[in-house]
Amino acid sequence: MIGLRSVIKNSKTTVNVVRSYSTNNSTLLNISRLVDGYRNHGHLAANIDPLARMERVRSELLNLDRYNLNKDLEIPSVKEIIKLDVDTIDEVVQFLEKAYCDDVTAQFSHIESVEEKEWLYEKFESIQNETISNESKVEILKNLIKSEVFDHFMQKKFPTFKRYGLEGNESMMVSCDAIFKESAKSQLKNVVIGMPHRGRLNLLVQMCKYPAKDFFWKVKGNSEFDENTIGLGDVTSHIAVSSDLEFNNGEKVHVSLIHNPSHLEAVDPVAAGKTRAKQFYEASNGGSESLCLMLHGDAAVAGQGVVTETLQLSQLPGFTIGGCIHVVVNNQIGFTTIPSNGRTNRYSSDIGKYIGAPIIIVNSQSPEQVEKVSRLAVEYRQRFKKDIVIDLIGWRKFGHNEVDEPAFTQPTMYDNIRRRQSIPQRYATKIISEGIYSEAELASFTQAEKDALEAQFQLAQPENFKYSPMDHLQGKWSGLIQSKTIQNDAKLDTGYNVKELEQIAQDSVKVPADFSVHQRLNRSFGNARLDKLKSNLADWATAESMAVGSLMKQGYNVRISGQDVGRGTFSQRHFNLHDQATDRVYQPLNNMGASGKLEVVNSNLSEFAVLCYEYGYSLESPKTLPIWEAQFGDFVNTAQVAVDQFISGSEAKWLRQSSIVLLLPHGYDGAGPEHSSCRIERFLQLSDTEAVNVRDEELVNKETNFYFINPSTPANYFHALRRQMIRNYRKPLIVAGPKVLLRHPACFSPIEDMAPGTHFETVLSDPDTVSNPSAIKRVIFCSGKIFYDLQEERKAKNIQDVAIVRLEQIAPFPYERVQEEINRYSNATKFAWVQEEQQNSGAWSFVEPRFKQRFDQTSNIKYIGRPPLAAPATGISTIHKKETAKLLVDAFSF
Ligand SMILES: Cc1ncc(C[n+]2csc(CCOP(=O)(O)OP(=O)(O)O)c2C)c(N)n1
Ligand SMILES: [Mg+2]
Repeated sequence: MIGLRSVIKNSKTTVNVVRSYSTNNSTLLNISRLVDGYRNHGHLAANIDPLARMERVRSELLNLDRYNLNKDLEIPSVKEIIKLDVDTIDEVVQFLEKAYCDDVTAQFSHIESVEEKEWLYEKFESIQNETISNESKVEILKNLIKSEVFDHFMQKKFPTFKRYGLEGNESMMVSCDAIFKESAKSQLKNVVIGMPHRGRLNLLVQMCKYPAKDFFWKVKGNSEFDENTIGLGDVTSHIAVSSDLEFNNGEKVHVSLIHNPSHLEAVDPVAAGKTRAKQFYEASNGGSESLCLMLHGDAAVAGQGVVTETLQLSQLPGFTIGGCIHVVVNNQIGFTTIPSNGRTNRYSSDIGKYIGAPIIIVNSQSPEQVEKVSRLAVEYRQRFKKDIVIDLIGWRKFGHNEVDEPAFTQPTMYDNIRRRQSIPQRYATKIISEGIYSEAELASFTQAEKDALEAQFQLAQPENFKYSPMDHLQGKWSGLIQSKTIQNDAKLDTGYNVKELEQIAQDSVKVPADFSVHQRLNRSFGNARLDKLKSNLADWATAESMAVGSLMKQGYNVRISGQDVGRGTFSQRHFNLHDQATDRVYQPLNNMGASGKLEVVNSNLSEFAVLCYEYGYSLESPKTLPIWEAQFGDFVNTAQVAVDQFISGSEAKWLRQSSIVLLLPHGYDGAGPEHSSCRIERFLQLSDTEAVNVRDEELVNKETNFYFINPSTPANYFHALRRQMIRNYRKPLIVAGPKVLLRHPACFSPIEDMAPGTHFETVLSDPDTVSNPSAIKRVIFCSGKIFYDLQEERKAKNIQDVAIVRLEQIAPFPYERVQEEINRYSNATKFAWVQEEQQNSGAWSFVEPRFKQRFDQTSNIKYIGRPPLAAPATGISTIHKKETAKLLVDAFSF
């Protein structure tokens, strides 16, 4: 008895698989070893590179001698090893050669699950015997020709335009078409696509139905937005489309090719996040209706770390999307970089091994194989709900773009490429020779495609052009507006019924009778919250629970994600409670009868992918408040691309609104250089709120790309969160969040401050001086937690003539409220901005020109804070203490 036993173990399942062969025939054992040789090493010898530049190695594990086998040997049935009815070794070898060493091959040996592996071997090996109908062959050809016609048309009409053509890898279109069709067949309703530049325009116009006339209009240098729509716009290779595809058999699928920035692979987690949000809102709510498809370049997928960060999310509870299909559009070059300089691995697609994903590698010159493996990919994803990778190896006909000369750097490669027949023409020759399609039919189809593009081109002439309807603020987003001025919500009522708020606060710490919370937590958190409620006071975490809970009661969903957010970095939040006997997790806010849902996602240790993911999540529906929290604010810098490319400019570039909230713990409390600063100055530099040197009221009330706040009270934080959803538009919100204020004895808000009729205060008046402003000679403006230190210092020194005014919102700058405060202290002659950050950091560089140029009284406003420093803070606690003491002395000595 030959037995193979293995245990598949992962965090979700443990499966014992016992496979036994019913014979002890040693020939069968040897055949089994030969089969393993092909399955594990056959790919090294495969004919997958159309340029024949990749080294092909015949592993000795493919030699019959090694297994005491020879071609003429009579063999028993091999059906238990491979699905094959044969009598000779020769037939076995031919079968395996075709399966693994020809124009398509696979790597499955790294997969842990025996069940998956066996399914994949059987399916993949049988592909070679699968016939493709004549009708499908014609479809394949048509997709290839459509791509080629498009590239040629663009080359002719716009010879200097950088279109990142698909010539040399047109099979990408075949792959996408097969994935879409198979998705429709498998009851999938949506495909969300994240992809880079290569072939994007072909897919956009020739398959995903972006109106060609609007596309040509844009290529000519015009806006993609109609006259009534405000926006910066983006380059053509970043444009998105969302449309219904219907196939010949009547099946349909909705495809969303989402916007991407140039920053390669950054769109991957965005696509995944959007897919997850779609799945959340699906009728079935099981994630079975939406698929994520990611296309990658061969150089980018191997080089960019965000790819591995994204792959790592694929099976995590708060992130899984039931498997993503990855297609590497591999032209064996990245700009001028050849594979030997671009990666350590043999294949770009080896990244799939990182998560045990099946990898199928196919010669792009064999579009029928491309079609088959693409269908298989959908089948695998549907069955196992996991990622799968297809590596499509072709070439790139021109330089990185069509105006680059590739032979400067790749002379022999391009000598080879120049002499090649195109993939569409090669395939046309094949199916014409098979008698499936005629020369005349090909000519007529090609001409019809050209004519169709020409007709659209004519519609893009200025005298003919009319925009197709804009697609933003449709569907789930209908009813929302593009906000025109920041004044819309200056006093937006975001209060909530006090009784209900108290109830939410109580419910937020309530657990079932059989649930045991850690005793210390019960005292310091649960009971402490209830005690404070008796005095109608809420601390930061309570206000957060009340904001989240009240939104849920109003039907909004809230998703909070980030490292350890369930508990909170500072052990302040406790949205998840853990039973001390069983580890069971209980979420009080999800058990208080609200119609909205709270999703608490303790993320893996990633910022870049996770923040992009949450941004992607936010794009799907305005009914979810997506919150991402950095463990400490400084860690947001590893997600800089998410901020720069998506959060800051997505509405301006793409008309895509997002209500994402970034919670970034910030504050100088002696924690050292890395845990003190979320780099307020960097966010403020990204704000487009207005030009500082103008006094025109209209310009001051300009639209803004996001809100940056540094709230100092729980109530204000409460309003800021609620404002995100109560508005009739969506904007990202960046919060310089608290650390010491979470437990500061003075940092409580009366619940009345959250009652109906209350709102987010962009500026907080000085509670101690507001009643007697005439005594005030000097005014300090500040922001954040330093207010409490200043207030204490003033009290300790019994200073009577200084007012301390807090800017709770820094961008957009609250001009009107600042003016009111300046006016209030009409006897004040001296003004200072006090911050704990160093001078080259914090809000100073943003507020300075505004104070100096907008208001006469503050034209000489003084800076009081740390001097410029190379790092945000000192790591030496004695120095920190001295600096803080000096700061407080300086603050009252101007
Ligand atoms: C993060 C990032 N770094 C660098 C670039 C500049 N760049 C644009 S395309 C490209 C080469 C991409 O090669 P590959 O991924 O193989 O795609 P291909 O253009 O060959 O389809 C580079 C380096 C970029 N867009 N993004
Ligand atoms: Mg490439």
